[in-house]
Amino acid sequence: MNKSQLLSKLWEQYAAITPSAKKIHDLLEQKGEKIENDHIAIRTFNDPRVSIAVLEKLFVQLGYEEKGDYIFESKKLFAKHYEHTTDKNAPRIFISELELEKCSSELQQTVKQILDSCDPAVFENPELVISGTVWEANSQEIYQKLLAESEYAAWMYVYGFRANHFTINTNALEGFKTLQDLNQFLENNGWKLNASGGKIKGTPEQLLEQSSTLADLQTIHFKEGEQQIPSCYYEFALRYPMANGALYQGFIAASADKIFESTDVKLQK
Ligand code: OOG
Ligand code: NI
Repeated sequence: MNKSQLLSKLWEQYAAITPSAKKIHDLLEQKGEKIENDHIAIRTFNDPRVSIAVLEKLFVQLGYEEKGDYIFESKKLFAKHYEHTTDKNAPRIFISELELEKCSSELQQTVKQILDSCDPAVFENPELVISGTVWEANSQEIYQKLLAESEYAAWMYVYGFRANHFTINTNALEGFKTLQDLNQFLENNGWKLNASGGKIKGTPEQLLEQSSTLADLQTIHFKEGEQQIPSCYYEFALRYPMANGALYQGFIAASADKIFESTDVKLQK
């Protein structure tokens, strides 16, 4: 699988459970915009079978290199971002992992049981990152138990290995000079934005402004019955030049901390 095949597969898988992203993408194209991706985000657990070190392999093979790392203390998350070494238009990749040893022993036990239930061969699959739930994600009881402690863990249980969001490179849009303008356009067209920490996270001084939709709701069929669960969201990033004139390439942990909440059912009204 080459880079463009992987990125297409990630988009297809994401668009299939994120109808809003497809609609926003098409709406902007109808306005004459050419959409470029700023970054794609992936989630996992730090269990050595599925940690960042495992998921990064395919990206490194395809020419990506690690560029930054980020700590999210209250959410018990750690993340790294990757940039492509030669293709400057390739989206950055942001991979985060739940730090299990900081979680309760119940949560650790539950995640261990989930991973133990898998055929170990799935963890060796080079395409693990697009494998979704390699476990049987059909227990509402497990979902609710995880949700009580970590929204991130509960999301991982239901949706697994896939793009959690794509991010539009707002700098590359012709018709929107500010993130405010783009947000206004999205709201005028009926989309709800994540307002946690303000609709725009970050400032020009921090060299990165970000906003995002609230995740779409998907009907999940558990053995106990159906439940609507937030799936994925669409993000919008505007980067500013550094003192040397080049655009800032990294992420801002305080902003990312709020962007994670785009999948939180508590933000859905
Ligand atoms: C990642 C949230 C952080 C960003 O751009 O700051 C992020 C996630 O929700 O998995 O993508
Ligand atoms: Ni993001």
